[in-house]
Amino acid sequence: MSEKKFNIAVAGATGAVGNQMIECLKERNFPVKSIKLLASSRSVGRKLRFKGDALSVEELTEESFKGVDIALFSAGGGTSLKFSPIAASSGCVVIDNSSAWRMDADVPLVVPEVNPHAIADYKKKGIIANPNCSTIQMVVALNPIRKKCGIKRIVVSTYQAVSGTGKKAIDELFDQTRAMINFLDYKKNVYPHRIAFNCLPHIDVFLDNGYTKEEMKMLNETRKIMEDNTIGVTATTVRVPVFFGHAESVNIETQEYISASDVKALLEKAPGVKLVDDIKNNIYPLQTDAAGQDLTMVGRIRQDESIPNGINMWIAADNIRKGAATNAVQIAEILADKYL
Ligand code: NAP
Ligand code: 3JN
Repeated sequence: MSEKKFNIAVAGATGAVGNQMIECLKERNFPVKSIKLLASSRSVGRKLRFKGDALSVEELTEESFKGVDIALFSAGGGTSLKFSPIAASSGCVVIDNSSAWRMDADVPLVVPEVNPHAIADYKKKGIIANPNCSTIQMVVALNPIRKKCGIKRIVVSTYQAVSGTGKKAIDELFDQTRAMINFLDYKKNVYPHRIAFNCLPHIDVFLDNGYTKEEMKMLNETRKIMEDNTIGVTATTVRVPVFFGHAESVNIETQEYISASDVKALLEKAPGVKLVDDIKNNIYPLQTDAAGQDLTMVGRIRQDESIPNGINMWIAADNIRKGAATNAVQIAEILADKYL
């Protein structure tokens, strides 16, 4: 990295993702000259720590971005739609975690291990989009296979932690679990059904085609990141009673044959991937192991014996880190190093 330092803003700093972004900037020693922590008017005056300093949270307004070089947004789609162009017009580059800009043809959608070259297109609108967490971990694991032998079709079922819904959902799982093990009544505010001791095949809203929006994000974002509109992706996204870490059962049909042992050899060397696959010793990716670190864990790699060119695998990653904050800070690192 160059010696240059940058003025940073974090919009949504009090949230689950925003908090982790602040941590990632510190952990990865990002060259920060100054940092502004932004949230809604509800949080004004709250203090958050950055490298030992207690910083006051400020209200996100149209004036917030003057003098800012890079703004990391995780304050929801509506806030991004309104404030990203304002931030960009004051000369800063926005890295946005919401779905608001992901499918905009003039906004690059970036996973650094897969398509870092796309960052160059930030100049079109001054905005770079961070993909959905479930898409990120899937493409990190599948891209080396796509490069080697092509992928025709992906069938994925997700097992997503409640932290993907934000701080209120983390509290809801905790409160419902405590109520149930004490034989007390539980409250339900975030999800339409009880999440404690349950799995909900419902993430984001239902669309006219019967899929959820989360499921369609996995199709559309995968195609954009892999720059291939012919890949078929069919997803079932499921919320499970886990606090941190998303897992995915993934089945792929490749264009050319590849053996399970060659997939293991490829993934052993793949950027951002940790091969966790030793079934003789009951070793495979677990959400509890994926949480708190930045690698995408892949295991249970085996031939799909029902078709000629099929592979099955199980993937786990930290949805708040690699699925959101770490990926955004990795993008900021490349931007800072190569473009600013
Ligand atoms: P969260 O814990 O509920 O936090 C929401 C944050 O947004 C808080 O800081 C909140 O501030 C702020 N905010 C809400 N409305 C605002 C407004 N009108 N003006 C300014 N700030 C506002 O949610 P989260 O889990 O961190 O997620 C935040 C967003 O990140 C999501 O909506 C989503 O777009 C994105 N996200 C992306 C992924 C991914 O897959 N890449 C994963 C999770 C989330 P207050 O505390 O003041 O209310
Ligand atoms: O539910 C999850 O596990 C991931 C959630 C992501 C999310 C939550 C609220 C709004 C998103 C997203 O990143 O796709 C959005 C959004 O559409 O911006």
